[in-house]
Amino acid sequence: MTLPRIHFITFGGTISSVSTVAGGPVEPTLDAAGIVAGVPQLADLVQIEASDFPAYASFAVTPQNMLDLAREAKRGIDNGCAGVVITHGTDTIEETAYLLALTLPRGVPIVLTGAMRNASQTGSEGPANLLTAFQLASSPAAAGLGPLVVANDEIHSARFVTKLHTSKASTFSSPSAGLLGELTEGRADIWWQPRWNDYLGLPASLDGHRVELVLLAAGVSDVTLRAAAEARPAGIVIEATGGGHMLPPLLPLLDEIVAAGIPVVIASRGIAGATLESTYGMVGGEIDLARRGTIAVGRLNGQKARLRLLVGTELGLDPRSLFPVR
Ligand code: DAS
Repeated sequence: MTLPRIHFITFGGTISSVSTVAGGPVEPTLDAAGIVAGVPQLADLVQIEASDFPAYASFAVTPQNMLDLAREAKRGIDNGCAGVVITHGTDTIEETAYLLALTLPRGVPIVLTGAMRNASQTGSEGPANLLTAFQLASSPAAAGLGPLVVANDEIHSARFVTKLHTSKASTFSSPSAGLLGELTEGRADIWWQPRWNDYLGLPASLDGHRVELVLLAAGVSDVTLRAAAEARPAGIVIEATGGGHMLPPLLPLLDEIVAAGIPVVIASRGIAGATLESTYGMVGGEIDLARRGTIAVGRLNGQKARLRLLVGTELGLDPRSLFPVR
């Protein structure tokens, strides 16, 4: 029997990290062969076509790096691979997964995974996550779902997955939507077919524009928002409170930013649910913000909204056509 060909891209993170001194700090130094060596069962499951990308810590990854990764994933798909597996740091894996959803049309499975416990640590879950990633990527059931994040036997969609915990292996959750499925005894059980599709297109570059992200908290000054606006970005995403509400003292500055032609997208700092549209009538409420010319994000967290606005801008799309995401 011919085993499915899977394009395997390593991109750093804890899953590829080891310490050189017992008990000392770790760095992402394992290449594809080093990571795969921890999972001998893969030899009977898939043919691996490996590609080692720079071994980033995922907090060092830029949108341009993510775009380079998307092109590499596309290369494997265009070469006829049955699926793609990407190892990635967990800190920003959700952003890369969403960038892939924005830039690659749905087709063969694209599966990202990582680990919270490094390869030198007792009980590292990296090998188990890698095995499930290859099982999922070689499963026809995972085709057409868009990029997936798998960890802890759980299958998440790129749009909804987020990292919740700083250290637990069970860090990932999809708070607004739940899991797409689970892996059991090597079998991928998929329960839902996403009705959404985030694909916009593959831009030539993501270096040309910047989109800033500003987090609100009770009583903060306008210093951060002003600094973001003064950088003349292509857009600003504000992680506002609750259903998408803003501190009244910041509204004069908001009006200036909108008048200057900078698109302002209102997301929520809450981890689940959609921004509201017609509930609160107070100054700074969602109705007031929409009247002032802001754009409500819908059901997408701030970091993913930023990527959506960035990719859309590079593709020349009207920001108002990108949101709300339902
Ligand atoms: N938090 C680490 C990880 O889980 C570091 C990183 O994101 O690269 O991979």
